[in-house]
Amino acid sequence: MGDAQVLDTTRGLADLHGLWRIRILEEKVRELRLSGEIVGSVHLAIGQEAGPVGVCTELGADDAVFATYRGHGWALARGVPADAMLAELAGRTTGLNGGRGGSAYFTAPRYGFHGENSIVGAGAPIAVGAALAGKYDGSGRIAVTVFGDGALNQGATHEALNFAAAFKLGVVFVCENNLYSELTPIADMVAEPELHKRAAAYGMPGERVDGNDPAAVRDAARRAVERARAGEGPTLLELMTERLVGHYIGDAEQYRPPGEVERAKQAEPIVRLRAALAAAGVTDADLDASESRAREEIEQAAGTALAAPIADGATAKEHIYA
Ligand SMILES: Cc1ncc(C[n+]2csc(CCOP(=O)(O)OP(=O)(O)O)c2C)c(N)n1
Repeated sequence: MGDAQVLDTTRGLADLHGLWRIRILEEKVRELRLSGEIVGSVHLAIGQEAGPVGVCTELGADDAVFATYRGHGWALARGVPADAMLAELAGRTTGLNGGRGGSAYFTAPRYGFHGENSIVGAGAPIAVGAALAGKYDGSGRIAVTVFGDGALNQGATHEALNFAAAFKLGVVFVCENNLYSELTPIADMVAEPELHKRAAAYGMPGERVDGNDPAAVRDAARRAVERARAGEGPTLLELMTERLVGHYIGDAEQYRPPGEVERAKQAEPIVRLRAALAAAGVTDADLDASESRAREEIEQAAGTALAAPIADGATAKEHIYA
C-alpha cells in the first residue's frame, strides 16, 4: 500500500476528522467496557475507520446501511449521534433503542443505519431485500451491506450476492478484509485469498481497494453507488485493512504473529492521512485541531450518555412481538 492520495486538503482534513471521531469513540467504548459502564461483548474496529468514512460520504439520507457487530464506526459515519450511541451501549434509557440493543445489535433507521447484526453473514440478504424494495417503491434507495472476510464464506452471503446480481439490484457489498475471521487467518480458510475475484462468478464487478485510505475507498464506493443507482446492479468491494485490537475486548490475540500489530500501526489510516496532509502543507495546528474537536465531541457525548438513567430490567419484555 502506498501513501494515502490527498488531492484535496479540505476533503482530506474532513476525512481525518471523520477517522478521529470513530477512533476516539471506540477508545471511549473500550474505557467504558473496562470500567464496567458497558457490559457484554464489544467488538472494536480500531484501524478500520477508513471504510465507513470513505463509503458513507457517497450515500444519500434514504440509503440503507447494514453492518455487523463491528459497526460503531459505520453508525457514526452515517450520522448517528455519538451521545445516543454511547447511551445505548451503556444500557441507558436515552439510548438509540432504550438500552436494549447494546454494542452488537443497536439500530438507528432514521439515520439510514439499519442495524448491526451478530449473525455472521446475516446482513447481506436483508440488504438485498431493502434494495429490492427500493427498486419497486420508486425511492431509488440503494443498500450497503458491510461484513468481514469470514462472512464471505457463509451460505447466506453467497445467496445474497447471486440474487442481487441476477435481479440487478442496487446493493454495494463491502467486505472489510482484516485478514482474520475471528481468531482464524483468512489464509487458512480459503484457497484464493483475493476475495474480490469471486465477484466475476456472480456476474458483477469486484474490486480490491486500499481499505486504509478513505480517498481510495470513496472513489471505489462512488463507482459502485453510481452503478447501483443506474440500475446496473451490485458491486463487491474488498477493503484491505487490519484491526489494531483484538477480535473482541478481552481477546488475548495469541494467534497473531509477533510484530504484526506494530507493523500494521505504521500503515493505519490516521497515521497515513496525517502524514500525507502534512506533506501537502497542512499545518500541525490544523491537524491537531481535527483531533481535539473530535475528542471534545466524544467526551461531551459520553458525559451526556452516562448522566441518563440505566434502563429498568423490568421493562425488558416491552417492544417484543411473539
Ligand atoms: C452464523 C454465525 N456463525 C458463527 C458465529 C461466530 N463468529 C462471530 S464473529 C466470527 C468471525 C467473523 O469473521 P469476519 O466475517 O471476517 O468478520 P470480522 O470479525 O473479522 O470483522 C464468527 C465465526 C456467528 N456469530 N454467527
